[in-house]
Amino acid sequence: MAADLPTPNANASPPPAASAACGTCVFNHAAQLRALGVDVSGHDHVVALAGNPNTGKSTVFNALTGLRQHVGNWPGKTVTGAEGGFGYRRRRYKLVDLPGTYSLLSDSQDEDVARDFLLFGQPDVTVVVVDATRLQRNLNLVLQILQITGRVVVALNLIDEAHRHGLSLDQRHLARELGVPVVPMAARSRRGLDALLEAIEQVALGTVATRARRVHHGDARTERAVRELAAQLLREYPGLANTRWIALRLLEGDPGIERAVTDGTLDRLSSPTPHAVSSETPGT
Ligand SMILES: Nc1nc2c(ncn2[C@@H]2O[C@H](COP(=O)(O)OP(=O)(O)O)[C@@H](O)[C@H]2O)c(=O)[nH]1
Ligand SMILES: [Mg+2]
Repeated sequence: MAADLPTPNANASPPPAASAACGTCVFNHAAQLRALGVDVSGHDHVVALAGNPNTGKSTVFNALTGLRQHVGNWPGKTVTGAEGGFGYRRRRYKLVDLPGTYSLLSDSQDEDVARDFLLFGQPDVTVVVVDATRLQRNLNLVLQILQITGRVVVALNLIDEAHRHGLSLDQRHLARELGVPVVPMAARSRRGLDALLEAIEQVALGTVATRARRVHHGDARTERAVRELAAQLLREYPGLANTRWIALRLLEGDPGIERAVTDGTLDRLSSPTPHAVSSETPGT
């Protein structure tokens, strides 16, 4: 089945009072979008944009904030996420455009920033922007993020390209399998933005029930070891988020996470200043 655009959610709250310009139009949510540029003051929610490189994260970021974050291949090194604001209905959102990443398990500086923000910054909503023409490769990161948080919206971007290549995608099936909302979109032409805003609001407010697909690991002994180590981490670093995931990474010998323990990063991150992201140079 081809992915329709946009997708009104059957469980969504009814559209706001129809404007004169769009009498019975159910796709008029984007009309309530207010691009706030760099103004993130008084935000109600933090939204992270994650995804593989070149999936359209910055295009989504620009469309929502009105900023002009660099779009396309970025020649230099990128170690931080750009921040911007937008308003939707009665709420204000801070949007963080994270560096592109293929995996939360790798050991590169860019990917550390995205991983640390998702793990410790605890955004209220994480929008994972995926390339609909390379779904299989992109789903790797989606599944990894779903192990950390269920507060996720999958933006199935570049749907125009997918259709051009004769690909059809069943986003409802995908949403069922992943346990989180999936929104088909073509960010460059602003198609699907309205449905994305709606899904972000629903996840932020908890008005949609997400059930992130969790991957189960190993046998009872592994499970016991993970639990014990997670408890030990929490004793050592009170307030540390996602101890289960960190325990699992330590048991698997993840060098980035081991370094975070030995160099004091974990200690620093456990004293919660959620939503903080390290900053040195502009993001992708
Ligand atoms: N055809 C098409 N191109 C897109 C779409 N969204 C983004 N792009 C293009 O994809 C490229 C990468 O976009 P960018 O936002 O920089 O991706 P990022 O690396 O994830 O931040 C740019 O050339 C965009 O213009 C889309 O929905 N359709
Ligand atoms: Mg970018």
